[in-house]
Amino acid sequence: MPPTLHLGSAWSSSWSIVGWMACRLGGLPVTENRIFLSRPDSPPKLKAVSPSGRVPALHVDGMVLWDSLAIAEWLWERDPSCAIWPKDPARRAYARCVAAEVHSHFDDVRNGLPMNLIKRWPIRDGLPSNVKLMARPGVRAGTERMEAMWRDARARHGGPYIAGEEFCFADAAFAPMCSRYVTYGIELAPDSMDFIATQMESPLMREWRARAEREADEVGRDIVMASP
Ligand SMILES: N[C@@H](CCC(=O)N[C@@H](CS)C(=O)NCC(=O)O)C(=O)O
Repeated sequence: MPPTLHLGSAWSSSWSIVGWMACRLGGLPVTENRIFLSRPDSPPKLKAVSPSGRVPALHVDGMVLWDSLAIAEWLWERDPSCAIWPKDPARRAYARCVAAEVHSHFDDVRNGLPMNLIKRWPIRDGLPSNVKLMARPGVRAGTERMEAMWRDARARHGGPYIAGEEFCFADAAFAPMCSRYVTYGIELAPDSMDFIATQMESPLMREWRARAEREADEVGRDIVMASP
């Protein structure tokens, strides 16, 4: 069986971006299976492919890998010359710390600013303003911590990415986070805006965003705009 990567909707499934980027950085060709989230039949479909009922889930070599960071680490073990982590050990350790922190924290930002690659604030009357969204508990503090991480990484490694010139898995972890500030039109410090733009324009993110646009046409933009 060729490897199969089960993914959620491109416009809204932030962790799917991370798992998909991992497979591309790891050089693993996969057959993709998309499962729309938040539909009545989504839970059984998710549970059928992933023990946690969450995606991404990679089916490979008779195993199921149901977490984006675990997928990345498996890919790197399979081929340590791949682009998942930097070649330099110090940069690799740093990138792993960054990816692990993004993986384990920032739930307030995730929940306070739900990802939607298509929507742009303001789109219709009645939506809370981006100022109100930033005032949701933990969103400002989480954002400030991420800005500090971007600043430190670029000061150490010269940018444009977290570990220097090469996009690695730590950038994949940040890409969906960065997209939220674009969706809601939130202005951060100029160097943060520069990092966000770099992430949005990375080759992998451009490819994924094009996919989200196609999906929005397929599903109906009114439905996508109403989500979440
Ligand atoms: N830690 C997991 C998180 C996966 C996750 O939460 N995925 C979301 C989609 S972005 C999901 O499948 N949610 C189930 C649902 O919406 O029903 C990972 O890194 O893969």
